[in-house]
Amino acid sequence: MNRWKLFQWMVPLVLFFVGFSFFLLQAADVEQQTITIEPEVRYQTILGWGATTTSIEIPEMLRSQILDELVNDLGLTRLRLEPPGGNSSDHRRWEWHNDNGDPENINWSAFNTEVLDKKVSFWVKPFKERVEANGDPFNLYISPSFFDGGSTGSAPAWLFESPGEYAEFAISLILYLKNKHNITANYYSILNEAGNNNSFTPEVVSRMIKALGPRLEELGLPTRIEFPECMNANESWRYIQAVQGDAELWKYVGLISYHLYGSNSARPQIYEFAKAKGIPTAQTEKMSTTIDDFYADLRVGGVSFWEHYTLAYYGHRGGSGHYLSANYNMTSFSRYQEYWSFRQIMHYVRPGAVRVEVIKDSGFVRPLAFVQEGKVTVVLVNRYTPFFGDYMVTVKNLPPGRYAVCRTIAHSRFREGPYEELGIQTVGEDKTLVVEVPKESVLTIYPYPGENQPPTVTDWRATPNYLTVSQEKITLSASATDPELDAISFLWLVEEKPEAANVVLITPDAPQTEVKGLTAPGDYIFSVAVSDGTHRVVRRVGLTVFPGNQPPMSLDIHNRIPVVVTLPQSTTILRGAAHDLEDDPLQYRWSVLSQPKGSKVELETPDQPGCKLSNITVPGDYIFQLEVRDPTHTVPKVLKITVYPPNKAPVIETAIATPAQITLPETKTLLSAKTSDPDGDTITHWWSVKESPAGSNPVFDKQGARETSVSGLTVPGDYIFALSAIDRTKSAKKDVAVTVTAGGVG
Ligand SMILES: [Ca+2]
Ligand SMILES: [Ca+2]
Ligand SMILES: [Ca+2]
Ligand SMILES: [Ca+2]
Repeated sequence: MNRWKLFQWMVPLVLFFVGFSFFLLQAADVEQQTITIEPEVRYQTILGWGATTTSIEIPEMLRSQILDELVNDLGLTRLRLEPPGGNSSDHRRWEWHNDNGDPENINWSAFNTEVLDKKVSFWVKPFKERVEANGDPFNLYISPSFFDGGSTGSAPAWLFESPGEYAEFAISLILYLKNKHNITANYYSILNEAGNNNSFTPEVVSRMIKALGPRLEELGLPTRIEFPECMNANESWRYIQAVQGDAELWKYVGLISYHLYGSNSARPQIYEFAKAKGIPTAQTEKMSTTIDDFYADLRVGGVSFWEHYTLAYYGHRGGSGHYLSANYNMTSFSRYQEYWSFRQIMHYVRPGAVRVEVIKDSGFVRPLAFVQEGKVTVVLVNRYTPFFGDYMVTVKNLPPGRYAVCRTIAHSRFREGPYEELGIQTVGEDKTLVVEVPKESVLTIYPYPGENQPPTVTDWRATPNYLTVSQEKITLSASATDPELDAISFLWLVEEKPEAANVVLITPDAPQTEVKGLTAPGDYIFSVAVSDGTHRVVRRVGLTVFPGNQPPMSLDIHNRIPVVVTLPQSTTILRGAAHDLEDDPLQYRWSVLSQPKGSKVELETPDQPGCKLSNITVPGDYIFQLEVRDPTHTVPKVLKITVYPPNKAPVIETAIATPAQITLPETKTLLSAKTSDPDGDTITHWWSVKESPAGSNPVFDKQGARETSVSGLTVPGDYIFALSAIDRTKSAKKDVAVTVTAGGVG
């Protein structure tokens, strides 16, 4: 082909490509946006990022990896701790029966401390140690659940009807954590989701707070109340409004919180109210949360604490409510679908940071800006926007200096890539930085510390992630990203293996290597050293070669609706769940191992994981068994249910005031009662003021005792005091009238 001919041929081709590129550019439709930081306009201070403590039982190496990743990489600092609830194969709720009839005297033997010990030692303490090793403040709140239809079951009568007993229940948890585990609860929530599938109301929660608050103060405990912790912002706002004028209650409240299930249009009202009171706000639970929720809570809810849901649970892949899932192989974990988006905020915006104003023009990229120690961090969210587009964002008013830029991009709406560093940028005197923010990305501009930073290992795994003997071969792979974009090298080693195995790494100095010779069953550990030339970061990959198919694992075996069965209640529901490493089809079988003499209970669907138990007519202990089968194994587990005889309510024989008529300047009288229970049950007492003249403020000396003095009857008129006597499930009530008359003319 001569030159002319080539030229003739090239021209249209070049023109075509120019045109095509132009078309591409048009199709790509890069939008321009400007955002301006106003660091002098300050909003909330960030206090921490949280999760609900899990109670899963997994091997030490996996637990360590999960905690390292969640604390050191993601940046969590806060835990919610739920006391044991319900009746399951391995525990009963924290206080199964009332410990005794005195709400001011703890009988420790009545509390199920062992399950709490296990959870605290296995998860809370190592989490706390990691947070503190990073120099961050660890934060913890206690939050019991009493769902009528849930595994926790309803609040028992003595707990629900006696604020004194409720306060003792809370105090027992707070003191136990402090004395046994040296952990101070920062906050205590009266009830997880008051008003959602339980009998709690603003009035009930308020009574509990006002009984608990003074006792916390008496004991010198710094624990504050987290309130109202309802299922969504609007319900929380309803609770807040119901008690907004109650100065006594607000004395004890240290945090205003909400969950995100349902309507949340009241977030701005909550934020304004909290600001006026000088109390921080928190969003503390939602399954399937997105970066969009996180953004709105920070901006509209002004939250200082934010949480997705639990630390971790069992699962093959990231579950909807867990930051991480412990894979069934027990050696590796998976991440929640928005882990990397959350990390774009959590890892860089640390406790103590203050959110500051950032103004945007009409573009769809949503900005956040924070100031910490005089340095600015900016987060640009371009996910879940109504307009799918790539943006060039001009960030204005950034303090001059060096910044690192990083981002995560979602491949699809629900699958993010790991985050990637984009290198160091210098902002000059024009205080301006232009960054590309592709569609479905979250980008962070963070202050560069100056000295070289280690690479972050964003993935390390074996594929497949377990073997059954004779399969013999896996691929190990790792990925990493480096703030300075330094070249990264990888080096794989075999750290542990069964003696009989002759393991060969095919390309040990590549990010990915085949591994052969996994011939012996047992535990293998590989390590990968990731280096940027300055730092060396090591991650471990555990792998088990199983001798054969593995048995299913059953969990969460309990009864509910109701949890505590008292005749004539004749039904309850048995529930269990199970998973299997190989995803084998599973079969379930409930059976009665033993029941009291004369009892003939019926199992309605014994081949289902959920099985209604009916025809309960005899009190006593029942032992049930759930067998879970895969094609080669049967795994049995036992559940004990105690059925209680029909209960008769306590009796208040007399309730009197001595004297019942007093004359000022006397302002005090003695209330006493004679009470009993036909069944000999433990009963507890609670006195309250039913009516009193305006301006009076009666004070009980021992509000939870059978006999108490009441003082402060300073205003003439009629007083009515109400006594409740409460046993396991029922209560009796009686009023006592006292008349105060003004003294003679002095
Ligand atoms: Ca007690
Ligand atoms: Ca580096
Ligand atoms: Ca199996
Ligand atoms: Ca009784």
